[in-house]
Amino acid sequence: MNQITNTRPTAELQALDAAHHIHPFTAQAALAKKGTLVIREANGVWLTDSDGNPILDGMAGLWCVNIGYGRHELADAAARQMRELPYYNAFFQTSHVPVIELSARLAELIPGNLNQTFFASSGSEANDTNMRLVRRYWDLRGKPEKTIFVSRKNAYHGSSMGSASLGGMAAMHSQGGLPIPDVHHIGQPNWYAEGGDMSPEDFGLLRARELETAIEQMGEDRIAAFIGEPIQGAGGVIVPPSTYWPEIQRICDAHDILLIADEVICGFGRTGNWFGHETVGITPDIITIAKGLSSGYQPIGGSVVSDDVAAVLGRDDFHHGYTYSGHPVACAVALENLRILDEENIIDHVRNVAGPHLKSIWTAFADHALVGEASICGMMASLALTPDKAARAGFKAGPGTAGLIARDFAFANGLVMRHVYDRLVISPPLIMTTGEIDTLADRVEKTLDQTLARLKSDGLFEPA
Ligand code: PXG
Repeated sequence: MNQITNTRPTAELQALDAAHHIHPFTAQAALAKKGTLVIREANGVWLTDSDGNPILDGMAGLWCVNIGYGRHELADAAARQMRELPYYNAFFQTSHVPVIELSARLAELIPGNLNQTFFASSGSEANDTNMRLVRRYWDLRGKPEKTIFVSRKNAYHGSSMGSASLGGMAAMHSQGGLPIPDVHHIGQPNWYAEGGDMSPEDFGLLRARELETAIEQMGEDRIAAFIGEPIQGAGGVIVPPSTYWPEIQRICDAHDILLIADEVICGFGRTGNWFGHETVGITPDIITIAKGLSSGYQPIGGSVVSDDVAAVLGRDDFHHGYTYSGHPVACAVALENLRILDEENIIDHVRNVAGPHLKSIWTAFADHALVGEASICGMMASLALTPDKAARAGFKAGPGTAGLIARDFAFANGLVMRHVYDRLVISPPLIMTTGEIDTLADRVEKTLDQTLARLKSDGLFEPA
């Protein structure tokens, strides 16, 4: 039997990792020198590293382990499904029970007329599906020239050629010839960084109206869809001004442009509702799902489309599909995850207990000398670090230096927290108790104090 051993010493694991494993979004050579942090096991909201140290997971893995670690029901569901039917496809006029049950359950859970799902194994694949599906939709509606997607700068929609093009990450676009043609990026609704002297509300309208300007410039007959995360996640947990999304909805409706909500992070409870589009009050034509759909226990994603989109698409062949679209084991695990989210009232816990508790602590961090803005929605939150609160200034040392220092202190303090340039980001498992939130907050506070002291002692507490 092929065994994955947990018994090698950490140094040996690190050496093998450095020699043979290429990490995502990583400078390999630098990491090889530093040595990776090897995680061995996890339970609830706690990780254990290869030396046996406990670490509080402030990121729910990568924004995905919504129900927390160690839920054996999901392992049992996977084992049962593997014994019964480990694989089958839906390409050849065939189907299977888990994909049928999951599709029906999603139609029940997702509000409005979003009732049909095309499955993938990740958010990236699902957003690639969206690009092909939306273009096919307009083609079938006799408007084949509607091919352009409008997205936002600093959006994240995945890492494949299509989804990374939809995304607005400048660093990603600087490599490999991205974005592909017919993707247009407008400004993001990031008031803190870009709003200047405007009120957040006016700025939200201004940024939404960049969509209208794009339509005027390129023509309504060329634009297929607008895509956005209800709350930007990987971009740094940017909570848009309240005026932003209603105006985007109005513009899409007025110009016959499909609205895609990328729910890969916001979906399945993260914002205190089942879906982020409920929290920001919009009615999308399509949503992208992944991550929290299975709480990361299995790779699965999907595009959920409205009855109208499904009806048009259904008129003819759609030449698109992945070997693992609707994988039975992934579907069985997702169903079990949805059962737990529902029966254990985890969304209520986010809305009424964990979210409000975290919010009261988090917003108080805005008083810390190093923090320019504290943003939070449900159980996703961020802190913008600054050497000059009033000016909302960046650091003279350049973006990311202070953030990385803070992230390293957090790790040393037994807390996984991400940094997006100089924003510190958390997105903990949704099942976190108020006591665990207090522990998290203590570690964040200690991290901020240590970071401020280090920045001052190294002469880095200087505005750009
Ligand atoms: N859409 C959104 C909104 C995402 O956050 C994807 C699509 C792509 O999903 P897959 O499953 O293909 O990764 C994501 C993924 C980060 C980070 O550093 C965030 C993601 C992925 C990797 C890193 O914050 N989000």
